[in-house]
This record gives sequence, C-alpha cells and structure tokens, in this order.
Amino acid sequence: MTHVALTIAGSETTGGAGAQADLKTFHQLGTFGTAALTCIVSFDPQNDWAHRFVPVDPQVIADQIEATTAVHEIDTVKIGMLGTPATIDTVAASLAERSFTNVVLDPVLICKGQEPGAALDTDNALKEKILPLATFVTPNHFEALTLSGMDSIESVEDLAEAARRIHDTYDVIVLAKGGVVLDGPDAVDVFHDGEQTIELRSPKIGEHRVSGAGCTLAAAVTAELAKGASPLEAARTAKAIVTSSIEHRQPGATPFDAVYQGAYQA
Ligand code: PXL
Repeated sequence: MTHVALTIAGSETTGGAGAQADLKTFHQLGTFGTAALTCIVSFDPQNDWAHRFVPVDPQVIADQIEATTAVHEIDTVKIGMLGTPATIDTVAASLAERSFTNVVLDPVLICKGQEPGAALDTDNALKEKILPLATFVTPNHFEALTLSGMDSIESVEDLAEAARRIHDTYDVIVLAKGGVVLDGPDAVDVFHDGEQTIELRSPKIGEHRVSGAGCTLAAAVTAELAKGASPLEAARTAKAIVTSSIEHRQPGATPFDAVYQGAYQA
C-alpha cells in the first residue's frame, strides 16, 4: 500500500504554490496525496498579482480533516498557509485531537494582500498555537528572523544560529532556508535537530524567487517522512526535488515563475 500524506493548506489556483504544489510533490515522491483546504488565493491580474484571499469556513476545514483521516491512515501532515486566527484555532484543535507522528509546518507568516494588523494576529496565533504542535519547521529567511528573535541573518552561520534558537525555543527539527537572500553562489539550507547542524547546498539557479519552492520543500519533507525516511534524509531529498523543480520552472504572465516537480527523478 502506498503511504498517505496530508496537506492542510491554501489553494493557489495557478498551480505554483499552496495545496496544488503540495499534491504534485506528494505524487512525484510516490505518496498518496490528500488535501484539506484552508483558504482560496486568487492572484489579481488587474492589481499587480496581489493575493485575493478568501478563508474557508472553519467548520468546513474541520470536516475535511475529519473526512480524510477517517478514510486513510495518516501519520504525517504538512501545514501550509492558514491565514486567519479562526483557521489557526480550528487546525490546532484538529491536530491536538489526533496524534500525528510528524507535523511539518511551513510557517507562512506574511502573505501579500492581507491587512498588516490581521497578519500580526495571525503570526502570533501561529507561534502560540501551531508551532508547539509541530515536529518539523521550514522557515525562510524572514520567518527565521521572526521565530528566532534575531536582528539580522546575513551569513550561513547566522542562519545556523537561528535554526538552533528556533529548535531550542519550540523543540522542533528545523530546516531553515537561505534561498536567494543570503549572498554567495549556493542556495544554502541549514538542518538542525538538536544534535547536528548540517548545511545543505546547491548552486543558485538565478537570483529570483520562484513561486512554490517553499511549499515544495515542506511537502517533500512530509512525503519522505510519511515513507519512513529519517528527518535528515527527508531534508536532503527535499532539497533535491526543490532544486529540480526550480530548474524546470514554468514561466507565466506573472513576474515570477512557478516550480515544476514533474521532472524530478529520485
Ligand atoms: O508560497 C506561499 C503560499 C502558500 N500557500 C498559498 C499561497 C502562497 C503564495 O502565493 O498562495 C495558498
């Protein structure tokens, strides 16, 4: 039987990010993908591709999680964009009711198109209610700053320090993403599990962000953990599929391209 992976995430209809990216990643890595949608994002072509954001009714989110966990045996779940404090309360309650072995959190903090005030509430709720339930977290540069409380992250050493602080504060395995933000020829991620700190490197492919890279990384960690990989093995495979997905990116009318997972071979 194929291992099942669940994503609790938003829909990004153009297929680059969100649940769409998660499901493609799950499939490419040989897991049976399922999704509970938390919100629907539609970029606005009349307004510089701003995010139009519509939350899914909290009861409907709870119903989806109830349905898929009743149908399948699921021990590994990814959490992507939640977007509102009410969604966070619902997802936190659903997670607490079921004891998933692996809860992989992509701590999507700020989404363009949201009110800054609402985003702050959401960020705080995510830290208070979801992070304590996570076992593995994948912050980008900005999220690593916010979660570690550091003033700046300018080097791989800083990123490693942030990963250690986040681990020590929240008792989670951390895969912190340097992406294109840190200078240098490589895109560097830092893995830290409380015992070892390991740099994962691949040559940068251009200097531009590609939509869905973060979603793909966390989804790939989720798929690999669902299949029984160790956290470090999962992180290495995740780095490899993200690199491939950026290499094979899909252009569109947006100023950013979108990842494509379909060319990755293990
Ligand atoms: O890449 C972050 C992200 C996650 N989830 C959804 C999104 C986005 C960015 O557009 O729309 C639903």
